[in-house]
Amino acid sequence: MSSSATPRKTALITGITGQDGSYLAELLLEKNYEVWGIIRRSSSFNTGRIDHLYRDPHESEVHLRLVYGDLSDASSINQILKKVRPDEIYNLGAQSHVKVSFDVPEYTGDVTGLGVTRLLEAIRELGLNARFYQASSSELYGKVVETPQTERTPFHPRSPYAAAKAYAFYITQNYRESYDMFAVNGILFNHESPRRGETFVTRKVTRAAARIKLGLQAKLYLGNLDAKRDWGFAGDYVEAMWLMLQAEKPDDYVVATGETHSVREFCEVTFKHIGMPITWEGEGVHERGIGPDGRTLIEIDPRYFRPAEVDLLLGDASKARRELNWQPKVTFAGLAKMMVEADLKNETEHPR
Ligand code: NDP
Ligand code: GDR
Repeated sequence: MSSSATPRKTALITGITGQDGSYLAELLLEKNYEVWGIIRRSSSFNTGRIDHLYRDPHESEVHLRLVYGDLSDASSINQILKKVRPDEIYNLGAQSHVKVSFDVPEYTGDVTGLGVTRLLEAIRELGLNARFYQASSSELYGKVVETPQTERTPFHPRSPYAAAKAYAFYITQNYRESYDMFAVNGILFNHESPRRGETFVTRKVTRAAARIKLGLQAKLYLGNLDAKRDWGFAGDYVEAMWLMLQAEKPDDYVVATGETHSVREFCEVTFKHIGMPITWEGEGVHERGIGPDGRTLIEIDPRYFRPAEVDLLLGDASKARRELNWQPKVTFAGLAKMMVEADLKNETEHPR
């Protein structure tokens, strides 16, 4: 059978307008999927990350379709699943900001936690034979009890976001065990890209560094510089999501680089890359990052501290490497370089 005669698989992505959703949509379209994405009504455009993939639905050969829905609205989820009848569902939609989850804990629980049950119940009620991916998170480990963290490391959530993701993790496992569903959790460690939301720390740093370099901004204010994360590239991580749904049997996998770095180090490599190496002076909330000409470029603002912090994350992705043949390609320094170069280009072309 020629490849053009092979029936296309259909995938549904929640959170398609987010960082991961946009990379995953690209990957699945390349793999000849029919891709459906759930978007939310918003008073301003929220499809910037997928505009390059979108075609007018009246044209022929359109393989990306967008539908309105919301993870807090079971009836919209049911209607969409009934209409699309996807082979694969990737649940990437969430209130995904850890610090913000302390401000909107109930909403975060509803969307990030209960939203998963709404999807799983719709699959079950409709009797769909769909494979289900749940975007689980290294935030589950929270106050870590062992390093590096594996699929067997106990969870200790440290935020309303992480508590909601813990519920989501277990309900996904529960539907797998109760109803024999192909439902999996990818326990993904932090992953970043030029499309990362601007309030997550890596993008906040690369964007500010670019703007400082171009004279558009004087300083960057940050919270906890000592937090350590295992940072990878989002483009590498969406491949792992797809691989999990192609496996013979459903299982949960850690996806990580196996390296950990502090926020401080991320600042150092980023500013060094743009020719403005920083040195640190002072201690605690008085610590400052000083640029090569003696100017203060980075200051601490305690507003960005969290009521409970996750100090150190470092993942062991041996199982994904062994069983899925997955491994990351982009290094820590390569990631910072990719992001700050994209921000320099962006801020030069569209200064704000
Ligand atoms: P983003 O914050 O970039 O994207 C979140 C997406 O969820 C957006 O498309 C957003 O839509 C959508 N969304 C938010 N609320 C709702 C809702 N009520 N109903 C439907 N959709 C909604 O997240 P990422 O792409 O970074 O992450 C993807 C998923 O992976 C998330 O679940 C996140 O928690 C999880 N995760 C992320 C990691 C990371 O390092 N990036 C690591 C581990 C897990 P809109 O554009 O309209 O706001
Ligand atoms: P995280 O990512 O909480 O790990 O969640 P974030 O980039 O927000 O924070 C990482 C660490 O940096 C410290 N930090 C700051 N963070 C932000 N946002 N802004 C600051 O100014 C700042 N200064 C220091 C934080 O305290 C923290 O320790 C991300 C999200 O994508 C989740 O959805 C996902 O599940 C996890 O990664 C894995």
